[in-house]
Amino acid sequence: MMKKQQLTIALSKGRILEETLPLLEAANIIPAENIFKSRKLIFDTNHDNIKFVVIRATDVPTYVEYGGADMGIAGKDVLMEHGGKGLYEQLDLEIAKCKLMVAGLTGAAPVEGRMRIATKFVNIARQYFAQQGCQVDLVKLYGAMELAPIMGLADRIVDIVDTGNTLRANGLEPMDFIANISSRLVVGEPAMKMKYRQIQPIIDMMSDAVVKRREG
Ligand code: PRT
Ligand code: MG
Repeated sequence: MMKKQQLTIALSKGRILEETLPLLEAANIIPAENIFKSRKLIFDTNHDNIKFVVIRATDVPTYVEYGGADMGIAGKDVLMEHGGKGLYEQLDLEIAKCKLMVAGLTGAAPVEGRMRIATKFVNIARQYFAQQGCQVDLVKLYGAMELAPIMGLADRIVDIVDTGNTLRANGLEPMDFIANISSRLVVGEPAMKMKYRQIQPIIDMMSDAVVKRREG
């Protein structure tokens, strides 16, 4: 019998977490206590050798890339912004679906010359506008991107849109589609080499759960 290796799974706290836990439960990985009622960062599970770390969504790819966690769950937006170095995307979990869009003030005229773009997704925005052959200046923000066009800080924003209510409430409208977003299961390069035998059945069970969920 091969000894089971330690396995650490990085989970994004925030809106993804609630939809993540049922998929892990379908793979029979269950936290030992209520994550939402605790201030801990590391959680034991029903397996001696499996732990969760619950961290900011944007830190998940970094932990997994450097082997601080073996696998992780994060939004495709966060993975695209990170760039995906050292990460293997294994499964589309089909949760926390939304879109990455370019948006601006409702009815705003096309911009002559260089556009100024406010976003927390500077890498995604740089790549998108380069592909479009557009010259842009990027302004990095950490939240409330909708405010930037209103205050004259930027001509456009790149942000996540779901219902469009947040844009509308602030006098903005979606203008261009960049990508469909959902959460993904990623495995780091070190774990891929050393722990794949142990990881593969977990991915398979989660994959079955995704299909079941899709089929209602
Ligand atoms: O808060 P923190 O800085 O730690 O991270 P975060 O804000 O990125 O985390 P969180 O928990 O808010 O979101 C995590 C992930 O959820 C994102 O990376 C996306 O992959 C996914 N997701 C799905 C969303 C949404 N839907 C969403 N609607 N993330 C954000 N939103 C926000 C959006 O930023 C905008 O403010 O909701 C607003 C738009 O929603 P509508 O319905 O008004 O269009
Ligand atoms: Mg947030």
